[in-house]
Amino acid sequence: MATNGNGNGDYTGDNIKILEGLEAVRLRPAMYIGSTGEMGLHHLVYEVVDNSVDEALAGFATKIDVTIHVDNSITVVDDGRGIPVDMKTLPNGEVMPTVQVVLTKLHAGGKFDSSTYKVSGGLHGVGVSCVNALSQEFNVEIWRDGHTWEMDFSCGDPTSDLRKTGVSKKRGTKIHFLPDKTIFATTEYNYDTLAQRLRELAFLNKGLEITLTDERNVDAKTGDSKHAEFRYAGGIAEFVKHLNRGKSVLHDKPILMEAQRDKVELEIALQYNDSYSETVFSFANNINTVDGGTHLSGFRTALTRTINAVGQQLGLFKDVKENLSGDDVREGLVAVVSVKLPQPQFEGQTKGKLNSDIAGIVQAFVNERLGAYLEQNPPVARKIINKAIEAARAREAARKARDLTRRKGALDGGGLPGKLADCSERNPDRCELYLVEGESAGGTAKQGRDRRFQAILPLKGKILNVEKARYDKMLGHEEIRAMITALGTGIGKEDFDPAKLRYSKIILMTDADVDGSHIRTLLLTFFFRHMTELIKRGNIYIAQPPLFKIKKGRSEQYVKDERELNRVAIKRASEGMIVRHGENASHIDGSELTRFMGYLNEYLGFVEKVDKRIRNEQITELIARAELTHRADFTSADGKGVPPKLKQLHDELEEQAGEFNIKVSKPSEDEEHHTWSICYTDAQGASRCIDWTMASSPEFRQMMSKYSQISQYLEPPFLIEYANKGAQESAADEPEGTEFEEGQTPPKVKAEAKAARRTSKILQEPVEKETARELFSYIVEQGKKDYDVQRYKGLGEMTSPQLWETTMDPERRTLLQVKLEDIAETETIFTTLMGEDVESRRKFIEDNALDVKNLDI
Ligand code: 0RA
Repeated sequence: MATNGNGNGDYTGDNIKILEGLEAVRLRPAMYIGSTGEMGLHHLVYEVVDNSVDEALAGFATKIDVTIHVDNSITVVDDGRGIPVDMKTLPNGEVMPTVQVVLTKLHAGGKFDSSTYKVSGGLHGVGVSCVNALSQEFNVEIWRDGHTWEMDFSCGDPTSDLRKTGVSKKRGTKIHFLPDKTIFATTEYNYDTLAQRLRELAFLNKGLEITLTDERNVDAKTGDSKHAEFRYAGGIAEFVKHLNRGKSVLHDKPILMEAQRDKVELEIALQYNDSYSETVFSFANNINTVDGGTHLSGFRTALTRTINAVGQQLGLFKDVKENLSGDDVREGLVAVVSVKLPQPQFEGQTKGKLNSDIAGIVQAFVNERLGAYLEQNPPVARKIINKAIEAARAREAARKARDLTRRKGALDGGGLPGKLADCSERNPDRCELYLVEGESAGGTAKQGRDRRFQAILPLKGKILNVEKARYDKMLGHEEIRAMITALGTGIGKEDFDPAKLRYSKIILMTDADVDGSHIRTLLLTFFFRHMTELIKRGNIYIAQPPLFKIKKGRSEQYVKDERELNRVAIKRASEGMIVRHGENASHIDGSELTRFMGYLNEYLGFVEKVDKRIRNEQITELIARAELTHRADFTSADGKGVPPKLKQLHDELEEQAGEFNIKVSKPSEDEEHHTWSICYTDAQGASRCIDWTMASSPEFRQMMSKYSQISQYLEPPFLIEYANKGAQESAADEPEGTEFEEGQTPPKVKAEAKAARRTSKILQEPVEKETARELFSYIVEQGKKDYDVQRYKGLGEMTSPQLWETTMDPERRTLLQVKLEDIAETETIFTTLMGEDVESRRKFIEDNALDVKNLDI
């Protein structure tokens, strides 16, 4: 913050003022929300939700609804008190509504409710005004004291006054915002990321109901948006159960300890399973303290102490020499430690470590409660302690095994594995290692690679599932040993050193089938459990081989995904084609036609989305043509009755009511916002309304914005014809992009094939289409005609140049970087996928139609 605006070293009052404003947030967004990448984007939602959680913790709100709209804008609604709308005088004498202060002044929130301490607060706890500053559009609606209030902002600045727009018996706040595209590197929200955090908040705040709706994802059959509800009467005990899903647990119920001591609320839940890993999450004021802190160390100390003490008492240590270590008592432990305290102190680069002096409080609390629990439940105590004893013995055996392998030099760089085709470059920053499924694809990759910086390690068959194996067994597995040696990092608590990594990119390259995704998961499990740091540092990637192959005759082209496939088809079909439209038969061709098709594709996509509400595409089109884009189109000028555009639409609907099989009611005005709407009952008996809520929805606005780009072309009918011979001398028939010839095709044969394709087009008669949708489908169909579209299967199908050009060439490939955004969910994914419970694994794979996207963790 110590930057000053004028650059000459003077620190004037003006500078300070500038830095306090929201401009500072727009100037250095990362300083306020951590990043302008995916994390920062999601942080905006958390920031708003945290304010609603505060209302819940203060005892006023019970429910929070979060919606992702089709334009990736977000709405958060709560049933709290509603942000105050009374007038406030600022220290500088300025007078404005409190809501404007809350939404435009940094850190304003806290000043207004100092009586209760805020327990929620994002990573940076910056307040909802930062969200406003970083949003292209920001709208707030408040229900309070019998009225509805609204106010709008853009980039932090008010674009309207606070207005009382109607009457309402509700209470609460609705915030809608569209993140600023000029600030965020990506503006697409990830449903799972939001769902995980909201679920976590519901666990951490027992009884609070949080819902998430994704309007981008609508069920074609039911018309319902993807939706989830999180509410846990059992709080963090249910969190622990959730983390233990699919594992075999040592005792049925999580052990739950709750109390308030010295103004600190303490909640700890724990439950052991029979695995070998430890899963402990700690939170302070709902913030995930990823680097632990005083609360976690207090818990750990007490856990080790208590288990040793109870073990002694029960006489379980007869043939154990030393005390059990912390590692021993945490094998198979799943625990959640959550504390809530006034003014928590955080430290560390990412503020992920709690620094407040509460280790003693937590330690005393756990000693007392866990001790009492284990004394009262000796069978549970025995199971837990025996498991820790077994862990101590295994650890000793593993140490011996590692010493042995270490002495043999099997795991350090001494001798690289024979199967590794290493690169010649030695600087790790420039080196990549491909882990390739199967010896044969490995061979292809070896031939196709750039040997200067790309190394290849083929992996034979399925690698060992490290989730089910202890350390010593893992080190005995040949493929895993080869991998560790090639990576150069060593392995194990004492030996693993990420600085010794020999390649900055480790790229998993497996087939796009079930086996391939299984192998990828096995590899990710290995990295997640034993080299987590490499995932955290962003060293692990997933290669993306193409999904389709299009073939015509001897030429073939690989295409990345469905979208590109359509794009290629449109481009190909529209070259040499002329479309005439409307009564004057105005014509479109060439690049104008290609562009029109692109827009039409998007427009039709939005029509479909809007039609999820209307459920009759003809009516949807009628509404689009009414061009109801402003709130004014729904409001009457001083009691002059139904607004004109709406009146006209109403009359048109009445006229065609018989044809559409609908019953239209009279236009009516609603109290809550003083806007007019038209409602009708459709053929299925459902009541539908055309109102400002619908017209201001993102999908409607997107549809209208596309509509305005192409409205001049939308007059039916459409006549499709082909240009004269000259125009067809283009290379329209050749797949663009990467082209491959099988073997040696003599040039003459190629020329003949080309000529044959030309004639087949010339023979076509003009075709007439009635609607824009039919026109579009026809053109896509034409583009795919005569081409064989195949779903690409294995890496082995490609030749080495093909593999290079589509998947390995840094200039052309796309890699997915593996991220660890949410360790809790990753934890369950791996447990589900790799654990013992076959049934839940099967279900998980079915539910998620396991593809690369889902593994982009
Ligand atoms: C300032 C003061 C009060 C509540 C709020 C802000 C508030 C903010 C948000 C943001 C989302 N939902 C919200 N709900 C409330 C206290 C209100 C009072 O004293 O009546």
